[in-house]
Amino acid sequence: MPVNELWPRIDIRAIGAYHPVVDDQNYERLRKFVSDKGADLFGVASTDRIRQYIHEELIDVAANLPFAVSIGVRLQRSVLDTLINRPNLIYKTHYRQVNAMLDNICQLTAGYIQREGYSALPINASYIIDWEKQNAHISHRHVGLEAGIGFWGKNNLLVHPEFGAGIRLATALTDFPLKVDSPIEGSCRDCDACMVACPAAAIDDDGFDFDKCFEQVKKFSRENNYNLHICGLCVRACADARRKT
Ligand code: B12
Ligand code: SF4
Ligand code: SF4
Repeated sequence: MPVNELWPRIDIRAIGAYHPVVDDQNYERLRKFVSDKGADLFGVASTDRIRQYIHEELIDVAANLPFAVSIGVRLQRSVLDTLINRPNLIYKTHYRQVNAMLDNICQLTAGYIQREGYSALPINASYIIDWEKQNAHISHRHVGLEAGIGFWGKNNLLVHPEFGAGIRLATALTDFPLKVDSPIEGSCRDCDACMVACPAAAIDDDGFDFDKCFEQVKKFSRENNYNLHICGLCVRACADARRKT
C-alpha cells in the first residue's frame, strides 16, 4: 500500500517527533522474524486507533509507541475437534501452551526491536488485571481488528477469513517504524454455527451476552476443577464453519 494512503490513519502528533517514516522494509523484516518464531498471523495497527482499549496503567508509555503489532497463533484443528459439549483437558493444555508460545514470541519480538535501537512493550496473551470488569492491559481483539487479522464475528471473537475464531492473539506496542495494515472486509453473513453450539445461548442475532458466557465458563471451571475460564465451543464451531466455505 502506498505510504500516502497510510498517513491519514496515523495521528502525526503521536509519531511525528519520533519516526516520521512508515517503513515497509522494517515491516517485512519483523513479519519474517515473527513467522520464523512460529506465529501464523502478523499485522500492524496504529496505536491511535485502539487507544481507548489500552488500560490506564500503560497509557503514558503507549503515547510514545505509535505502532501496535498483532501476533496470532492458529489453534490445532485436531484439538478443536475434541470439543464436544464442554471443554476438556487436551483443550486446557493446548490453551495454556498456545498462550505460552504467544507470550514467548511477543517477548522475542520486543527483544529484536530493542536490539534494533527502538522500544517495544510486549503484552501477554491472557491475563486479567481488573477482575470485576474482566479487563486486561489491552484488547488483543481490537488490535487484531485494526491490523487486518480478521473481522468481528457474531460470537464476539475476531474471525480470521480462513481459520475462523480458531486463533489466539498477543500484542507488542512499539516505536519501530512500520507500515500500518488496514482492517479487512468480512462478515458472518447467514452463518449461525456458533449460536447453535453455545450451551449458554449467549450469542444471538442481537449480539453477545457477556453475563451468560461468563456464568457458563465459571460453571465449566467449577465442574471440571479447571481453575480457568475456558469453553471453546463457539471457537470450534467457527473454525469448522470457515473450513467448509
Ligand atoms: C477477560 C477475558 C475473557 C472474559 C470476558 C471477556 C470480555 N470482556 O468479553 C471471559 C472469561 C468471559 C472470556 C471468555 C472467552 N474468551 Co477471553 N479474554 C479475556 C481477555 C483476557 C481480556 C479481555 C478484555 O480486556 N476486554 C476489555 C474490552 C474493552 O475489550 P474486548 O473484550 O476485546 O472488546 C469488547 C468490546 O469492544 C465489545 N464489542 C462488542 N461488539 C463489538 C463489535 C465491534 C465491531 C467492535 C469493534 C467491538 C465490539 O465487546 C467486546 C467484549 O465485551 C482477552 C485477552 C486480551 N487481552 O484481549 C481474552 C480473549 C478475548 N479471549 C479469547 C477467547 C478465545 C475466549 C473464550 C473462547 C474462552 C476460551 N478460550 O475457551 C471465551 C469466548 C467468549 C466470547 N465469545 O467472547 C481470545 C479471543 C481470540 C479471538 N479469536 O477473538 C482472547 C483475545 C485471548 C487471546 N489471547 O487470544 N474471556
Ligand atoms: S465461550 Fe462457550 S459459553 Fe461463551 S459464548 Fe462461546 S460457546 Fe458460549
Ligand atoms: S460461527 Fe459463523 S456466525 Fe459465528 S462467528 Fe463464526 S462465521 Fe460468524
